[in-house]
Amino acid sequence: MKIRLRHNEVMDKQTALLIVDAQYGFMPGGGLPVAGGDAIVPVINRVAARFANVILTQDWHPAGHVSFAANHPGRKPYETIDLPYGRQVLWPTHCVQGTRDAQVHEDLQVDRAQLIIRKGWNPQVDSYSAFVEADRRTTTGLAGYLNARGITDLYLCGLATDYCVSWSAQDARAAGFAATVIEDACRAIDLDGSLAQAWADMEAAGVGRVTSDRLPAWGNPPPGKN
Ligand code: VGL
Ligand code: ZN
Repeated sequence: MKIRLRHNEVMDKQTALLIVDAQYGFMPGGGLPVAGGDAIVPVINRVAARFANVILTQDWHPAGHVSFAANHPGRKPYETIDLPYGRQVLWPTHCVQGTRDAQVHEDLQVDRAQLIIRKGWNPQVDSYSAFVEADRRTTTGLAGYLNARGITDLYLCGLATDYCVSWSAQDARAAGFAATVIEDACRAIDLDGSLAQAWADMEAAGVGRVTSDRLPAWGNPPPGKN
């Protein structure tokens, strides 16, 4: 028992919850609404209390961002274009810097979050991943931060499962971190089979999958329970 407790303390410090893009822009009424996107808020609140380390990401685009269909005359949302760094889905305008659309949902209890990574701020390059921009070269600095703090294991949740959560989880693995997606704390866009593809890609990358009621027993107990 004693050994187990000591081990749990270490797990706490080495493990972080990464809450991806839990912003109004990806919830009903937002610029790029994800069905049921707001339903993840209470689920995340329940699990976040158990993590010693909580990190947020925010999709954070300038109004002229290259990923917005509105910035490509004659093109419509959900079409794709070829950019210097590869194929890009054209999205409806979403999460413009400083707008309500870009704010994290106000009911999310994340005062304990230690770091907010903003991504997609380069007008010419998108970034689904919390780690590496869509050019697959430019880093956000997140891996360096995690390594500097001795964090080795990540649990991921947020929006959307098949874009920013999936890319972040795969890049976490590529950077040497353990990564597990809390599936009921995510919702998907599911564009042309993108959700099934994302799960297949994540599985191939060694990303784990868990539900919020089956998280391991380590971590701080939820408030109100010893
Ligand atoms: C996202 C599309 C465009 C996401 C962000 O958070 O999954 N998807 N920008
Ligand atoms: Zn975006």
